[in-house]
Amino acid sequence: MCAAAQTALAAQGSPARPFFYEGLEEHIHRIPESIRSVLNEFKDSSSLCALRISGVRVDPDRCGPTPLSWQEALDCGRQALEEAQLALLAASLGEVFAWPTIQRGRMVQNLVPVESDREEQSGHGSVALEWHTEDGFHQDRCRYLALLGIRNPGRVPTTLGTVNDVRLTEHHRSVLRERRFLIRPDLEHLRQLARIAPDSDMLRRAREMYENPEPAALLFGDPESPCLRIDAPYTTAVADDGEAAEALAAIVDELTRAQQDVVVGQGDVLIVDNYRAVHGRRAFLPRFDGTDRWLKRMSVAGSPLSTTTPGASARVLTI
Ligand SMILES: O=C(O)CCC(=O)C(=O)O
Ligand SMILES: [Fe+2]
Repeated sequence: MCAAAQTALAAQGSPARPFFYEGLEEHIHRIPESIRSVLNEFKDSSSLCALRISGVRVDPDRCGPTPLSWQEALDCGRQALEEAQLALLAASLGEVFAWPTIQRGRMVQNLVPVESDREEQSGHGSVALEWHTEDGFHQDRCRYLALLGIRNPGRVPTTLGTVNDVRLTEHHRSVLRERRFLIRPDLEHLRQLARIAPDSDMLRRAREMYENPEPAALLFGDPESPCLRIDAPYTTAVADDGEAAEALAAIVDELTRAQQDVVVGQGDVLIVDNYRAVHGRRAFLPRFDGTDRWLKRMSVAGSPLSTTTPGASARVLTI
């Protein structure tokens, strides 16, 4: 894995930039077959909603201290080898992309606790991060989300909830399949956009999505093997729809009942199927002294509804 990443780095430059991903196929083929076959199994499965791969080579000394903000890490190349390993795994699942609004379009984002963002519902907060589909408000949200642990000294868990594990009444299921919910964009998008492009059409569109969101369904796709979309802090039922509000509360409660904690420790990669699983993070107490939890994040586009045989339940595999 590390050898494949080293060769890719030498040929393609920094994984933080889009150029790295052009013509990457020959490097993806150098990933060990054992890992590629698990990734393919994951991709084809509707029962596996998340996958943890351990053993990615992370050198904490070379990586350096945990940055105190994502801005500080923007142009740092010290974790290029770690990023290249994550990038090869992510790119083998589909097309990697980044939002221009998040961390200035860096292809690999840094998730570090930021002192001024303590209370935020974002990767930079340290209060409990509630259930969310990554970029759940957006129709072009990622199909897969990949997280790599650079360090996680307190073994603070990422939380996982899957659509396969929720038990709901048929009535709640049918309400959740109707466009009776509003999912607003998270404030991180709006805040960063206001900073980098205050007069842009993009900001106007994002504000419109916040002020006037289109009603959406939270369950969709094959009724036997549905997909899920939710962002708990930003999702409400449409006005005066008590039935929808009740179904929303029921699915949030069920996700919590069946919650799994997954620690993304140093050298672990967690891949989440963003159409079948939601995630969050437990609260923790950062020290803001360079030793804090530090994850790298990537987004992968992909076919939203590649369904195969529905499985019994979700598993988290470790290889
Ligand atoms: O920190 C984590 O474990 C998850 C963070 C997260 O959900 C995100 O940044 O999208
Ligand atoms: Fe997230």
